[in-house]
Amino acid sequence: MIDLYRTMARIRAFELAAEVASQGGVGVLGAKVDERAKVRGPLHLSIGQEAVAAGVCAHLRREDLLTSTHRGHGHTLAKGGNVRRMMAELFGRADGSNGGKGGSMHIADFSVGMLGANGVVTAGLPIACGAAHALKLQGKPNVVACFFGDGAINRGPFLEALNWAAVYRLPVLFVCEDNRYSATTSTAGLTAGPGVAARANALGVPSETVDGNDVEAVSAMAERLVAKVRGGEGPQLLHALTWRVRGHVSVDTQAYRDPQDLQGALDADPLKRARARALASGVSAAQLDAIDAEVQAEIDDAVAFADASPPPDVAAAYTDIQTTGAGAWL
Ligand SMILES: Cc1ncc(C[n+]2csc(CCOP(=O)(O)OP(=O)(O)O)c2C)c(N)n1
Repeated sequence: MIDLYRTMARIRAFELAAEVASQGGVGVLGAKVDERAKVRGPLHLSIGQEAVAAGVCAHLRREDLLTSTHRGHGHTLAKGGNVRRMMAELFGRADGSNGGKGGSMHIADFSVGMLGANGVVTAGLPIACGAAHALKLQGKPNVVACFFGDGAINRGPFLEALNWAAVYRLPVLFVCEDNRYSATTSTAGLTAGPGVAARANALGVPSETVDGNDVEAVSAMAERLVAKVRGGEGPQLLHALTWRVRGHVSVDTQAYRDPQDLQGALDADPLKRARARALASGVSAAQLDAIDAEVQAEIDDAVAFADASPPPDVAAAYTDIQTTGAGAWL
């Protein structure tokens, strides 16, 4: 429980710091770019959804692989991504995990099996299947965790990926982070039928739904499902019901959202819940406060590191470009 709490606290502190560093820095949807902003471009925060990343990734090994969405900081941190290098990546600096060329939405860290965040909704699913197929052909004992949003299930690659995974019994854990919104639209109004779990079942991928703001429940379910995937039982799907607290992207004021709905999201805060649970089980408030302080110091250090890192050399723009064959990521 303490480890899960620490992971969630780290994600929260990282994203709050990134949000501050991005203020005024978004040049999308007609908003002005402020030259002083350290984080430029769209920033998709997962504040409110930390329990899903923490609970699932707690059961992954370093050599297991991970695909993400456009909202990938939490997944990357929970998989063990280096905090300093991640912050430098958001700042677009040379010491970033991708040399400053990926930024928030394309963050990757192959050293911990994190294959990349991705701006194309649903694109992570076929990538996960490709990676899982490679693992299977290589006879490796590893699995792929594939995070995607509830909006992704209405695009074709969802069907393609689940079918592919089921037919070849690929070692993939599909994780639907259902925050009930697809950008500015309630997903309920976009989705025919009973939704993701039923669709997965129809394709032969067993699925289970969990309260995605209860980190212990997510962790217990992930433990079981990862064991099945690792044990060769084929793909499984974990459907986590959660809430996004911030807007879809940093400039989004959530004008489309009912204030009661937002209040519900705040009330369901996974960190508050985990804290209350830990206190009830005998962990002291001082112990939890110490974790918060430790994590905050770690993030402050990462911000200072990112700030001190130089911008990438202009010549670097022409490196890491794939020209022939496949890049080596394993
Ligand atoms: C193929 C494609 N269509 C549309 C978009 C624009 N877009 C970006 S995020 C998003 C909503 C995604 O919702 P969901 O998959 O539920 O993820 P969430 O943002 O809720 O985490 C949309 C429509 C896109 N990036 N890619």
